[in-house]
Amino acid sequence: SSYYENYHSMKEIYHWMEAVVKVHSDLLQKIYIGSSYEKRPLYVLKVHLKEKSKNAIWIDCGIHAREWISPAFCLWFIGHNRLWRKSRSSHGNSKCIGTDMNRNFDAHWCGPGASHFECHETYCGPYPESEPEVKAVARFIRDHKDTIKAYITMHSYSQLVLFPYSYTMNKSKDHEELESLAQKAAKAIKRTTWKTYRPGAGAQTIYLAPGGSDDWAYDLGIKYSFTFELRDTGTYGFLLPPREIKPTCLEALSAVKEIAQHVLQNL
Ligand code: 0X9
Ligand code: ZN
Repeated sequence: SSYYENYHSMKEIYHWMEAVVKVHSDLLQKIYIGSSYEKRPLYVLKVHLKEKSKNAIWIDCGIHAREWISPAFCLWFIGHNRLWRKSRSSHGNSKCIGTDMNRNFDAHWCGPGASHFECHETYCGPYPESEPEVKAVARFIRDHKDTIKAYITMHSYSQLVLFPYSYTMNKSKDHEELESLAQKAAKAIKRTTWKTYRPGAGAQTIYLAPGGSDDWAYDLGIKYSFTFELRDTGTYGFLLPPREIKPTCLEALSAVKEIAQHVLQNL
């Protein structure tokens, strides 16, 4: 269970305060208001969307030391989930929110590698394209499928250039061409920033994952279909620092150009 579903020592809570204020410096402010009898610092965490906040609500937790659930609430109150993956829909009468939109496309929907359980991170939804976001993208691409020559979807992280299939371990009929193009894309990245991206078919390279947008677009007839897993390889993971935005975009752009060039040559 999560950090917020556990009790923490005061030392841990001080560290948590520092970290959460750092990550959400646009929303949170830590204000020193004095110290305890034992000389430990007392902080207020101020939550504010705009600078000129005139009205406020005060919440304190832990005035009585043995009431551990009380500080747990204050942490819970602040701790919005930066690492949310899914959509925001609710289905059935589950207490869990969200569908994995990369398991909700109509491509071997909800086979092995996806889950029918609403609380799982890879929940496939009640039926294909149940999510309005997925439906809108799918509809647009279907309506323009004769003009769209390549489909590229950006994810993170792991530094990979993936191509179909992910819903089966079998090779697609264009496996060789897609593999060599993915290799060319990875080489372009290497030339640009010296970063290593690994090319490969989805299921063979990472895991079986049905209902993904790349496989769906490919089976619709868009041959050049790719999933990029951008930086990094785990040092920061999903919390990639801003200084890596520019080089990551430059390397991804060089790969996209390589794909575009190949598409042009094969029209
Ligand atoms: O699991 C996924 O949806 C993607 N990895 S991520 O860590 N960004 O969640 C990989 C998608 C590969 N393609 C398909 N599964 N179709
Ligand atoms: Zn992703």
